[in-house]
Amino acid sequence: MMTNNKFVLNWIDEMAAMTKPDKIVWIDGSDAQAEALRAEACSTGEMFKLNEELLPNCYLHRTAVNDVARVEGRTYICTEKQEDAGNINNWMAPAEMKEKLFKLYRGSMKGRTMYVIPYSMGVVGSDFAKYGIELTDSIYVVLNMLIMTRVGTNVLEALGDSPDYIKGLHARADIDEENRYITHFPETNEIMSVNSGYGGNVLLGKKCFALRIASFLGRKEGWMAEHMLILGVEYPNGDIKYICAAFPSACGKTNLAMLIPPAIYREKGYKVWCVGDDIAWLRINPEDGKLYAVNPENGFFGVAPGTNEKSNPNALHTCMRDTIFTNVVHNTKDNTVWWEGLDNNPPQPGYAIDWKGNPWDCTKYDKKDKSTCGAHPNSRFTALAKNCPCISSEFNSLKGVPISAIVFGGRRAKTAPLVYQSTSWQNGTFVGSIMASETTAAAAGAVGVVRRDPMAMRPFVGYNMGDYWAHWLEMGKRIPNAPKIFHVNWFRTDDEGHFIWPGFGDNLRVLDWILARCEDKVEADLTAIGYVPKAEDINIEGLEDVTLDTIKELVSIDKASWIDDIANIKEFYALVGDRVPAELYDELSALEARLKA
Ligand code: GTP
Ligand code: SPV
Ligand code: MN
Repeated sequence: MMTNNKFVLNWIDEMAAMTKPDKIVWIDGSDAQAEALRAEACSTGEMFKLNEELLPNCYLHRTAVNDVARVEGRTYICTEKQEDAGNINNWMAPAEMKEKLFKLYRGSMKGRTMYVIPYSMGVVGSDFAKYGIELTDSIYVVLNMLIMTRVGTNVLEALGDSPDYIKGLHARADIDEENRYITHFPETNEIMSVNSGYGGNVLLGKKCFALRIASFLGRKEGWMAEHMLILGVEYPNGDIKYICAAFPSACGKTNLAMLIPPAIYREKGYKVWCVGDDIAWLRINPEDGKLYAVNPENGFFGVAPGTNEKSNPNALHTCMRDTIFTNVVHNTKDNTVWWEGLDNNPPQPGYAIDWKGNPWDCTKYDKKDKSTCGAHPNSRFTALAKNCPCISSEFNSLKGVPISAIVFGGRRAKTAPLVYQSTSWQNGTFVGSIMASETTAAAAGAVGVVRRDPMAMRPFVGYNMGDYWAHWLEMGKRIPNAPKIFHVNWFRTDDEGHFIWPGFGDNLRVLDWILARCEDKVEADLTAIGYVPKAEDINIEGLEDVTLDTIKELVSIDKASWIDDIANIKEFYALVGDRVPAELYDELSALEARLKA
């Protein structure tokens, strides 16, 4: 035992009495303990140790075939009143849900070990930090949490005798899809997850705590928890300006957060620094009235497929050591890993094991048939932030970084232009509320279907979406020097379905315009949807396939498709229900009027 905190000890006793583990092990954050757990996981086949020379301290893990992504349909917000969870979340009354869960938990850890993980989201002891304890019967979860969060005895010291921590209980049970539940009790600071062993379902510090529970706390306490990357653009004169960007799952946050500037920018001395790739906690700094952001995580749980030396060299270098790979291809020739889009050298038949653990024949791979993939489309790497070549020197900052711009974005083949700027915080909140994106493999279900995903938070708001929007509006009134709000779309396609914009590193060209707008250094055209760049103001120097006409096309607004979209937005607002703020309905009517004028 590493604490005398009776709130902690009593809770662990209760959970152990229910789940009946053979033993309880406290995770202290030491290397020695982590190393022993890695060895144990390798001895049982839960993980495979990879080539120590090529991939030092790296491991491979395969999840169950039915357990490869977040399960939004089985994710619940359990508030006493249904309207406090709202219509976008699944809801069940806390007592009813607990009764159901307790049956699944009862005796589920018999013959197993329960690990107690004390962890912090944010730097231990900082004003931003919040503490949690996760109980789990999975070594894989322990080892991932050791990378993704700050774990150890110092968390318990910082917590002291306080009851103020988030209780998380995870049991693998039978990995039974039909009885899989990811549940949140924001009114009592509890998270309970059962019958999964996959990432976002079981690393309870991440989506469950740092977004769903934290968004609830943020509303109560006057701050914000958002599905946002945080990056700094360093100018040749040494100034660094920070941007937060909210894109839905698998829509480019990790890639943007670690981007390498195009040659013409690099030569001038531009640099980009990564503060975070998935989650931002935002608070108003009373000293300068600006919004400040911290990344509460300690590592990256990044999408593997598509990550390569050209698209994201920084991510690739980050995951060359101290990394856990989940559901990628095992190259048995040199005991390394591979995934679609890494390079043109897949391991040959006889030397390749796919994500399901079966021999894989790369010659049978058919891009259009996902069942022929070697790596699962949502396969991931868990890697330490400190191993990232472009990690910001502010990564461990206690007060966070001041945010100049908030950027929303999604995957839209049509409709959304490359970039536009909202006309005010209220209008920007509206722009966030009407975000839409094509679904990806990050969540179970169909891929490529356009759905509304406000602020990229549809699966992650721990309360009523209408109240969440009201909180955004309220925050805007309280921030004296608020960031400007923009919307981007890297995914516009031509008639053949090819991406028109080169994306990745070249996205800096768009960030450059955004930051110039924040400092009133560039004009823009006011359109029905907001400010759009003059085509000549997007720097295309050094780009081969992009001309001024391409930019004109990319920033053009197809009024007909926007007008079509209005009906869908109205339906979505109606679904969110009676807590949609009147200001957003005003914005919607005004947009419709401008489009039809
Ligand atoms: P989560 O970790 O699920 O929250 O996702 P993320 O937003 O961090 O997504 P990530 O950066 O891992 O992007 C995943 C997918 O988007 C990959 O298939 C990338 O290749 C693709 N992608 C990222 N940036 C761009 C871009 O600028 N253009 C295009 N065309 N694709 C991109
Ligand atoms: C996402 O789906 O947005 C992720 C991965 O970042 S997970 O942690 O599984 O939620
Ligand atoms: Mn995410």
